[in-house]
Order: sequence, then C-alpha cells, then structure tokens
Amino acid sequence: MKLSLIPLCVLAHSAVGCALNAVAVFKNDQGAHGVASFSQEKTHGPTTIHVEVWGLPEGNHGIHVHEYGDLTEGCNSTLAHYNPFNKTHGGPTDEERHVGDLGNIYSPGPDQSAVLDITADLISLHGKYSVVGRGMLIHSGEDDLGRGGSPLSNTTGNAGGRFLCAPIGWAAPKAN
Ligand SMILES: *[C@@H]1O[C@H](CO)[C@@H](O)[C@H](O)[C@H]1NC(C)=O
Ligand SMILES: *[C@@H]1O[C@H](CO)[C@@H](O)[C@H](O)[C@H]1NC(C)=O
Ligand SMILES: *[C@@H]1O[C@H](CO)[C@@H](O)[C@H](O)[C@H]1NC(C)=O
Ligand SMILES: [Cu+2]
Ligand SMILES: [Zn+2]
Repeated sequence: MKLSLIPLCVLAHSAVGCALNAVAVFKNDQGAHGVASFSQEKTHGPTTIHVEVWGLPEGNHGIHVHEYGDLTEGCNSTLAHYNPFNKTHGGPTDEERHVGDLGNIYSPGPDQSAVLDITADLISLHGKYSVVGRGMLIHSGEDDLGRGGSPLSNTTGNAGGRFLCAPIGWAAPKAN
C-alpha cells in the first residue's frame, strides 16, 4: 500500500504535498563510506540533501549528481554532470549551472565525518527531471565552481578524480 504511493507521487503534477525520499550509499576500496539522503516534501518544492561521509582526505571535495546510476566501469560510467538544460558548470547557487552542481563538501580529515546540508532548488525527486536512478559523486579534489579558469572549469569544475559514487535509489517514507 505504501509502495504504490511512489509512482503516484512521481507522476503527480499538482502543487499538493507529495513527499518523496531517496538515498545513495557510498563505499569504496580505500575504506571511505557514507550516505546521502534526499527528501522533497512538495512536488515542485526544493529538495533537502544531507550528506555524511567518512574517509575523505582533509579539504574540499566536489560533489555532484551525474547523469547515470551506472557503475559498470566504476564511477566513470556515471558520465557527466546531470545537465538537462545544457548549461555551463557553476556553483550551487549560480544562475548558470548544471542541475547536478552541488558545490563542495568539506572534510576535516579522514577519521572524522564530513557533513553537508543543502537545500537544492533545482534537484527534484518528482517528474521527468527526477534524479532518482542517477549517480551521486564525490571527487578527490575541490570544485572551482567554474571560476578556476582551467579548460575543465566550465564542464567539471576541475574537481579531479572520482573518489566515491553511488546510484540514487528510492527510500521508504519517513516515519513521523
Ligand atoms: C576511470 O577513468 C580513469 C581516468 O580516465 C581511469 O584511470 C580509470 O582506470 C577508469 N576506471 C575504470 C574502472 O574504468
Ligand atoms: C549546448 O550549448 C552549447 C553552447 O554552450 C551549444 O554549442 C550546443 O549546441 C548546445 N546543445 C544543445 C543540445 O542544445
Ligand atoms: C567559461 O565560460 C565562460 C562563460 O560561459 C567564458 O567566459 C569563459 O571564457 C569560459 N572559460 C574557459 C576556460 O573556457
Ligand atoms: Cu562530479
Ligand atoms: Zn557541473
């Protein structure tokens, strides 16, 4: 009964509340691991994202939603940043940015948790631009938010290697 509500919510085009939840669970061969939780209360409202990760080297790490949740070639097969409106790469509040551009997550060190809480107005769990089934990525390096002036700034933020990735899947409704 509860599960049957999910497709109804996904297809809903009304402004009524239709809360959906999703999750990405990270784990890599270097022992890094963590979770990104997504929650969208209203069909056309913002999505809140809570990320908590262990094992990230100290510093800022680019974090994005990539096009695909496909890990057949590790993080590489998630391909590019999710960019359904053909924009240039940017920071999480820039007018000109990819839908998947979430900026950076700061890690105080590999033995501590790195936490990021964001309210993302372009990320949706509803409708045709839903990020469910796509890939969540955390990079080895810092995203320059398109301002770095390197040839990669306008596409990837020059954020370096792909350190952690996971497909975004549906999560159960939250108990109140
Ligand atoms: C992913 O791409 C990087 C950079 O091109 C490459 O070094 C690595 O071997 C690739 N990984 C896989 C699993 O294909
Ligand atoms: C996307 O934008 C670039 C310029 O920023 C343009 O060259 C390209 O043709 C556009 N692609 C589509 C599918 O609109
Ligand atoms: C990045 O894009 C901006 C505007 O879209 C442009 O002014 C700038 O020259 C580009 N930078 C590089 C390194 O291509
Ligand atoms: Cu990325
Ligand atoms: Zn981007």
